[in-house]
Amino acid sequence: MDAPMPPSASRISLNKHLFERAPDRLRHLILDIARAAKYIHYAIRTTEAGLAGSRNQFGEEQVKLDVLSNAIIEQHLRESRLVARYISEEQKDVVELSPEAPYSVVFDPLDGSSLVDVNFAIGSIFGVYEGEVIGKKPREQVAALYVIYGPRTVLVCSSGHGTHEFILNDVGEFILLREHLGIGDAAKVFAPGNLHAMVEDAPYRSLLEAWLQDNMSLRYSGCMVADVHHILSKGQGVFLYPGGPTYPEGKLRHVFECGPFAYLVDQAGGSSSDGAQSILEKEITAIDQRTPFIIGSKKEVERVCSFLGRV
Ligand code: P6P
Repeated sequence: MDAPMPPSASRISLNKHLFERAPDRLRHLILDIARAAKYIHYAIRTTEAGLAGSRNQFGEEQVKLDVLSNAIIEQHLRESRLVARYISEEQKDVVELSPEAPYSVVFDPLDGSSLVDVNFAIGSIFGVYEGEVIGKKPREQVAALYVIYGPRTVLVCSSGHGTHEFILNDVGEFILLREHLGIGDAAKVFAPGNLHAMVEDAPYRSLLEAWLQDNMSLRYSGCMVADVHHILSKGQGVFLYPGGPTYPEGKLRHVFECGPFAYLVDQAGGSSSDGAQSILEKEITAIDQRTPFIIGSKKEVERVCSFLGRV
């Protein structure tokens, strides 16, 4: 009788999964980003959730974990020696690292961090470009990934060959959980951001009425990583954050929130839009650029655009 295989022997590591799906230097960068996420996973469980006493470029109060997560990521990008520059939600300028390095990284170090004190799932979002970022479009990313820190810590990644899910195991390795996440064209779930916009936006109210008429279910946590992960994980749904009185262009940032998710969801068979054009085709003009954002099941994204137009 053959000796029983230890569970670890049958696992497929993030590293092994990337062998055939990314050039070595991109694979190593993704592994360095994943290593930073492990330290953020640990920090969330061990750092008090209080305010840092500072604000980011958008005037948003930073919690201690925002600042710490940003520092952890910067250290890993710098040590990788593969990153020429990065753009972070927590810093107002492009940060230059290794001048001759091949990649730029854009990231939101801890999206939804204000929810850490209520123990909701929050996440880190990353996009990778070759060369400069400003002037490019999210379709030109060579990879995108996010990490969701919830009851389980899960990393979802694409380097252009589908979107795949990995779980952080008990020995601190990301191992394959599900390959080729897929999003169906029809949605049964909706995540309606910026509900205040409905006060003045009759088409948004009509859309809500249509969702309720269609007996769809609302799923909204206040953290985009968790809400879009719900769509990728369940294989259907729509998330939106339209513009409104407070945020005419929407609250979400194009380069490090919407662009990476547009890439990941496109690779899973879904779509995204600002109401008028695909997020993938929307040029990045500034690091603080905001955009209205609709993402998820293709037919539902089309219906939202038909109701709201350029949101
Ligand atoms: P609101 C978190 O602060 C965030 O940037 C996204 O993760 C989330 O979708 C949105 O803001 C929530 O905004 O207006 O519902 O609090």
